[in-house]
Amino acid sequence: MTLLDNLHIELPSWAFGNSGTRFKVFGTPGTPRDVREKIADAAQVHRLTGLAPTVALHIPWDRVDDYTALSAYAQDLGVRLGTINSNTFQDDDFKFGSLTHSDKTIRQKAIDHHLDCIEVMNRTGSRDLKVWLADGTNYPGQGDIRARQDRLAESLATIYQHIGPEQRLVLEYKFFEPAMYMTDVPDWGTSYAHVSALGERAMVCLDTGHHAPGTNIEFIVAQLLRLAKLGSFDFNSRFYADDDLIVGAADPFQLFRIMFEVVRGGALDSDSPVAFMLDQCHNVEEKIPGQIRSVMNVEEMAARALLVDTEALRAAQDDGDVLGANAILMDAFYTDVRPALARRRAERGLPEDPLAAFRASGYQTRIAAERVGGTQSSWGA
Ligand code: PSV
Ligand code: MN
Repeated sequence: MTLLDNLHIELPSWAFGNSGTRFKVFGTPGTPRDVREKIADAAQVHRLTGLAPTVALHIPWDRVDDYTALSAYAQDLGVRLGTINSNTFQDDDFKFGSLTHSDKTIRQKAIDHHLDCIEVMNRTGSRDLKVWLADGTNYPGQGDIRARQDRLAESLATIYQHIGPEQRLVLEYKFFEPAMYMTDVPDWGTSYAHVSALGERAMVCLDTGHHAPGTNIEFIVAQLLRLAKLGSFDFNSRFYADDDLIVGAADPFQLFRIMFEVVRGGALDSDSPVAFMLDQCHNVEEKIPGQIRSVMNVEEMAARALLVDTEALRAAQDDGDVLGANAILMDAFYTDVRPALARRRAERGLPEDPLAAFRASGYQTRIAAERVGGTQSSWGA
């Protein structure tokens, strides 16, 4: 048993639907038309990698009448339903905010949506409610920053009262977008302040694409783990803003540094409270292989992080051996673990090359032929 056995990466249902930019959403033959087809695609990723046993849902995009039946359907395919993501960013009423809105009726509507999400969690057996808010303002003076924080705290407290003993609320932060001047939960500190006020079952969600360029994300990981408040990751990568690209694609070294702090902070231990999730949108690449590539990238950087000779590193650090310490870390980063991971997969009855196995399976051709008619799912529906 190595710590790598504890690595489970949750897939976002919305990654299997079409997505794009504000300029164009490209459709692809075989794109799921409903949540069942999204789950079926996610199950392929798990079948071939053994790394992704759960699927996150976004409500209302993945709303169904019978969540118990949906859970059973997922289990038949070898996966489970995971985090429930709320959505208060696509309703006209929320144009000026949701949980922070100055109008009590609209705030209540946003709170009620979260209570609906908790109801869904009760049916699916999900542990986490993930809250990301598009709330914020575009112009200085547009809103009262302080009052919005107070209303946010009050709304979150109401929602938190309904979180069951086995459930958690994770609050995601993002420094801009869609709000351009001020976001109501812009950074880990603000998320930390709110979840700390709520209680033990409220934690921070760190989306790797939600920081200003140049931010030292691994420092935030180390700090939140130290404070026992890192609840989950939304993994993706970015060159410029919230690009939602394949994790590890833009900066594999950053992913390694993050995974090193994950290991260092005990987040891969069997009793770790940290949920690893992807939050990606595939705009031009194929979606199922895109998700396979992503979970393999996380696995690869976790494996490299586990190779760091921590005793030698500590000794070098204590001796003030700057170059020696750096070299120990870099040795692990530069080690090609791909052959070892391929062997490990074979030992576990998995294909050595999951991407090749997917291509050979004919699954993509089959769904392209079968999924004719209906409306392809898109980010936002
Ligand atoms: C916001 O940009 C975000 O990262 C949140 O996690 C949303 O739920 C998700 O993207 C939607 O794709
Ligand atoms: Mn996210």
